[in-house]
Amino acid sequence: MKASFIVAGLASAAAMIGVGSVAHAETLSVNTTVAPYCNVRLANVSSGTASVAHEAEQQVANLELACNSGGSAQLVVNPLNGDFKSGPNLINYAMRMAAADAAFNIATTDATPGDVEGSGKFTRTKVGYSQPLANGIAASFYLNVNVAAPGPAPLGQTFFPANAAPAGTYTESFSFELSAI
Ligand SMILES: [Ca+2]
Repeated sequence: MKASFIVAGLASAAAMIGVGSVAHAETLSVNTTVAPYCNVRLANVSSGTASVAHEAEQQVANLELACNSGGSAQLVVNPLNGDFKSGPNLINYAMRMAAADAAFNIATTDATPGDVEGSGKFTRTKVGYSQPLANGIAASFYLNVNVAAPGPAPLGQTFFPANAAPAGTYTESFSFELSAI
């Protein structure tokens, strides 16, 4: 998608140059940089907000992962708290990542404290060079905020079901980092 968008942009610019002008030569200079790069970006974020009224899993972000590492590429997804927080009030959730390359998938998981991966930091590695990854692949990030808490909340905090939590803005942050290794 990214490549086709760029092509469309170039075609449009060329058409504009041609309008009303005398015939003349055009020179298009295109540079490419040969250097390792790894990039993760939020592309076409569908929401960024998780609705508590939504009973099931909901997509909260589209990501594009791109890395032209000659070696391997590593994605680290880090949920800040493992729960949505509003002061001392918590709403548990489960998260899932579905990528065009299954190496980056994260199965449905209750982030800390129910996280089977322990710390709540998810590390996924694509071994070896991948041309599709160099081109950029899509990954979708999902949350389900209607997941029962696996146990009591930390001292001084309280878990609430999403549909019965006190009014307020509940926040959680996720970081996504892609790097060549
Ligand atoms: Ca949790």
